[in-house]
Amino acid sequence: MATTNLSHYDTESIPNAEGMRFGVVVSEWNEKITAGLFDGAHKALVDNGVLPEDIIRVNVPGSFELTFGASMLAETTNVDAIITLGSLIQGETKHFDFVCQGVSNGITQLNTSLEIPVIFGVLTDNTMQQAIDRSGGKHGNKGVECAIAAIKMASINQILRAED
Ligand code: DLZ
Repeated sequence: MATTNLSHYDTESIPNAEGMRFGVVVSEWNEKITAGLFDGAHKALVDNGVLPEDIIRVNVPGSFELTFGASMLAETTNVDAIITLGSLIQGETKHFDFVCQGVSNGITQLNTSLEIPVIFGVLTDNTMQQAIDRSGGKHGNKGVECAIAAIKMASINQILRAED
């Protein structure tokens, strides 16, 4: 099955992100993978007009803690959107399933309770190679995809609230 390149985006369809501020919560588990995701997200934000000083990074121990990290960032900073970045790799036990479910439910709940969008940038792979391929490897970088989603969602949020 063909995998979409996660870094591909149509530059003309991206709203102007100048003046926007973004929070990025990064899990320390599988640190090389999440570093690649962060680099991809950071570059895509800057390439689209976001100032480096308007990108606020917070590290958390693992993907399960991304929800709390995002919640704290929303409460304590004035950002337009939050990107969560993690890498879960299937092990021998069910822990993977519980953490996947916990963080996806957590981020979904934040999206229904906060006034800013929270983007789900958690890789859920069977192998380390799959994670490498999606964090700056042959299938692109999910961090880039998340940055573009964050800009689009922040823009939609601003437009709808301005009309309110
Ligand atoms: C415990 C754990 C395991 C086994 N695997 C991963 C993983 O592949 N990726 C990840 O981001 N975090 C993992 N964790 C840590 C949990 O996310 C969490 O930090 C701990 O369960 C403590 O709440």
